[in-house]
Amino acid sequence: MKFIHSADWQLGARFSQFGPKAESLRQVRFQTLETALRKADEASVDFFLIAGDLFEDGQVDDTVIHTTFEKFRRFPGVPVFILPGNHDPNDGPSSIWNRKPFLTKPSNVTVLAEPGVTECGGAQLLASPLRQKKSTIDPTLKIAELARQPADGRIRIGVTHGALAFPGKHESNDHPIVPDAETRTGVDYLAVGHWHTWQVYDHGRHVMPGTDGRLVMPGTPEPDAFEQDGAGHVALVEISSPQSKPVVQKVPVATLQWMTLDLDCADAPAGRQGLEHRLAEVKPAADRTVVRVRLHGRVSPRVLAETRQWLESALQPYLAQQVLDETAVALTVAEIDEIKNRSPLLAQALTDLAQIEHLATNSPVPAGMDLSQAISSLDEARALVSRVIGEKPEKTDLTRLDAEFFKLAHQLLSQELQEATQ
Ligand SMILES: [Mn+2]
Repeated sequence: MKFIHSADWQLGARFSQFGPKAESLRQVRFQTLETALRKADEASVDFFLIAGDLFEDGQVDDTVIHTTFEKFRRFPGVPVFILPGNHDPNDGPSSIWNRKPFLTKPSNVTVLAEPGVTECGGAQLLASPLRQKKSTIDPTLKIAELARQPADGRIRIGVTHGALAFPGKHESNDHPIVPDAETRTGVDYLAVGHWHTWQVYDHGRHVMPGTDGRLVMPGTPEPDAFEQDGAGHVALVEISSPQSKPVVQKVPVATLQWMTLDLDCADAPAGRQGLEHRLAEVKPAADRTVVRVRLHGRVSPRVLAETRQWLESALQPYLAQQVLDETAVALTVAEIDEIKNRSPLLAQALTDLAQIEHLATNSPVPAGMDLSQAISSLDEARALVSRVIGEKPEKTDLTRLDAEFFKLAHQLLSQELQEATQ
């Protein structure tokens, strides 16, 4: 027997961080679903399994459900089994699975809304759907319970959703699954969803790519974040007979690629040329590329504003884009004078911050900054800070402030500064 195991489609995910481009990102996930269903159809699978989180949450628009159904209807020969996950749990009468569109769901679709055994393609599906967003109970315990009934010589596939309970790698209330659950439940294959990158385990051990295992988390079929290596697949699983080892194939289905590029603003013009070169390389695939540019280096507000303006048009052809500002502010003497005139309060805040940084971390005083009016010792700074936050001076320990703290404070102020100088 042969089937597709997928999970974590997160249909209806909002992507609000991408503003007007969010709609394209939402639509793409349906396109990817169609790709996966077509591949299932072409491979003549016995069924298409969704191990939780088909939907982003129970509040997605009806149009999300209708569009999903429309995709399933296009492949009537592919039986689809959907398990409720932690994003879309079967949590009572108001759950998504009880909403009106489900009264007219496609005939090839079955929702595994309750724990139980379903016969399909000569195999048994042992389902443990989630009933709530959080739980400390291992959802595979239910599968072990269902597995007590005799298998009658049939292949057994467990399906559930949760985090693999490796110490330090999961939250205790995130539906923890014991990592060798496939052995403990005695199923031939355990289809799990939840984590968004591809992973295969056998007897609780992570197995290398190309090696088969009985516990699989295929990850999200369409990447939904930067730095998410290993997302963008479904699993094509073949099992010849009960107890035989499943053959698991990693099938790429993703429509988009997500990439992060770096730009050191202090390294002009070489930095910009390098970035232009990288952008040109991916330009042919611009309509299916999500780009993030990470800005760093010490830079003046003027150069930063100009860089952002350039990026706005340079990134326009790409499907969606994000600019991440990790720069630190660098001011010329003339700029400091200008800020003093236009925004004395902000100039004072920058001066005080530089002075406290100097006292706390022994960093050099920025060129052109006059600290004579500001705080003269860490004790004085402490008294001032504790007065502002309304705490006793002995409770305020400024020596614990490190370079990372000051970097963040400078970033926040530099954002204010940009707005003030525009
Ligand atoms: Mn999940």
